Amino acid sequence: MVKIDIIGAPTAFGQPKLGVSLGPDAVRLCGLKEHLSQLGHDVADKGNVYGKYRAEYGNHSERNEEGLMNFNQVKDFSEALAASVEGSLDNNRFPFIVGGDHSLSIGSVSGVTKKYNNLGVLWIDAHGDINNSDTSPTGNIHGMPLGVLLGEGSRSLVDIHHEGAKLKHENIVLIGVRDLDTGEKAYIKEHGIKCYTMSDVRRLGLDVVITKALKHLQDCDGIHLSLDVDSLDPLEIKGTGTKVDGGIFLSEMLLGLNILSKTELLVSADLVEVNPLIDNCNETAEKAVVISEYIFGQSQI
Ligand code: 5AB
Ligand code: MN
Ligand code: MN
Ligand code: MN
Repeated sequence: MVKIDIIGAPTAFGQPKLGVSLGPDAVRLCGLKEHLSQLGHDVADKGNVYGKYRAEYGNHSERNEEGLMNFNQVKDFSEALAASVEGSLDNNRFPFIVGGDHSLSIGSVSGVTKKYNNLGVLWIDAHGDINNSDTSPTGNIHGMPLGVLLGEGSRSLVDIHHEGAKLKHENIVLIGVRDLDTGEKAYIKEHGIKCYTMSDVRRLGLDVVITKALKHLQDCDGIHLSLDVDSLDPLEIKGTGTKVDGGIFLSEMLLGLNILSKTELLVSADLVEVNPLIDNCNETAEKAVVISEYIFGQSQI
């Protein structure tokens, strides 16, 4: 039995498309809390986190001097989310953060690393999300959370919740990657970041990849899962803002998560980038609920 806190993180500030701030409620409408409760967990829904800005609308033309979009809004939201995540861990509950765009992981991981100072991260995503203001082709902060968490770029974003880099390069594993920017490729190589591309997933199977990833992170004091639904194949997942062909199929995702759910090291998770406004009848949110069940131990028998 896991004591789960569902934390809605309805931010859209990290990217320009409308609708991703509705992700948490779209997933709730598909019965997230009820489904996880049926698995025998103690589930509470803490509602949505809000900073002082309205995330729904954002100001998608506002850029700071480094070209980053909605910089102050992302910073403010990250502080609010980090506090909520830390609060859940203080109460011995598992923070399950439902987004919202992927910039939210700056806040969630900053909250988790207040407790776990050797945190491992499994980043399942079509993208690397490891840009900074110099390498980003867009200025969208949802493409930079890992960069920020590794201590790159603007100090005031890096220092969110507690000072300095939150993660070590050797404690990150990227999985499902198939669309890296040039600067991201160079950064991953330079720092020797463990990366299982989509070709690796095809060749080995996601279950084997996750087993290897867990072995890589075995000496961490906890593991955080950050699952971007754009890691899945667009044939099955329509409701997300940056789709890339050739992704993970839902059935293999569930197989992989089945392996992951058996580790005692998992302490927190994000499920991000569900955008019901570009979806087909909320089916991405429905699949997000199935994915959530498997994160928390659902299996086919
Ligand atoms: B997502 C891109 N690399 O930096 C950038 O959805 C896309 O959180 C980032 O993975 C995609 O803007 C961010 C081109
Ligand atoms: Mn992505
Ligand atoms: Mn992402
Ligand atoms: Mn995306």
